[in-house]
Amino acid sequence: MVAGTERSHAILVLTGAGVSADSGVATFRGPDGLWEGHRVQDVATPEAFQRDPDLVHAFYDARRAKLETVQPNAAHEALARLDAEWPGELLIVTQNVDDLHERAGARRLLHMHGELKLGWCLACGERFAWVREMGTAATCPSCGGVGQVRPDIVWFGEMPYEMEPIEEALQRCHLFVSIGTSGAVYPAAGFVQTARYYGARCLEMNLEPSQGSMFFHETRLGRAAELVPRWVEELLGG
Ligand code: BJW
Repeated sequence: MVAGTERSHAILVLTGAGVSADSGVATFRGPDGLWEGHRVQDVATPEAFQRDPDLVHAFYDARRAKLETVQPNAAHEALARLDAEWPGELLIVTQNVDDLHERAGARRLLHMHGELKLGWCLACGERFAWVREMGTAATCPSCGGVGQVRPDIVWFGEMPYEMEPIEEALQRCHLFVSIGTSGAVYPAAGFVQTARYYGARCLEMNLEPSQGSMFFHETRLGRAAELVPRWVEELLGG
């Protein structure tokens, strides 16, 4: 059995772009801070959307289309297995805006940075499923307003979703596990410190140590698609 776990224990799993990397989805922070030809701050802020909505829509339309061409990998599948079989409390908090966790079958899941397949109407405030291109001329299915629909994505300077239940789960969990995230973006980057302060054992799995690596009790280095199934087998098999 993995240190710090009993079958009744509460587990909080935080995932980042590294979990989807093995499915062929690009991560954000490469060696020169670029992502698919864009600087994140040029497309992932409300100011960028006001300044150049065509660019921002093109960026998210392309990513939404790409999502149809990728599949969940062994890490998503192992976390879905954990969700189905772990008898204690479990919460998977993902920073990812893809739908690969739910396509693998995860249910106890929160998207803190929004979802590519949701739209949000700035005129009426409604959020709704959106699977096709959005663009600047999109019509809101709720109020019929035109040109006021944006991707339901949490950009820099905006409040992440579900912070209350996440904060409660951080304070309750016995094991905090961070997978495939660089620890560069707050508040998610600070979760390990909260969990540890309230007594959780903290484990990270990543290709390389994250920026907050020193706060974890244990770091396992490697690809998520290899490390996560092994860890889930240790937990459920033990
Ligand atoms: C592998 C792998 C493989 C690769 N296997 N691993 C201090 C405190 C609080 C806030 C701030 C603060 N300082 C600054 C802020 C503000 C800001 C912020 O954090 N800025 C930083 C740049 C410093 N934060 C915000 O504005 C947030 N809002 C906010 O703070 O509101 C106020 C608030 C305060 C207090 C409490 C609550 C609220 C909003 C942040 C929104 C982030 N949005 C983005 C883009 C939108 C989504 C999209 O377009 O897709 O979300 S930014 C981008 O980064 C995206 C990601 O979800 C996020 C995290 O990236 P992630 O997942 O870590 O990816 P990478 O690429 O960085 O790392 C991948 C990792 O995987 C690497 O380590 C690889 O090694 C690894 N890897 N292949 C395993 N196969």
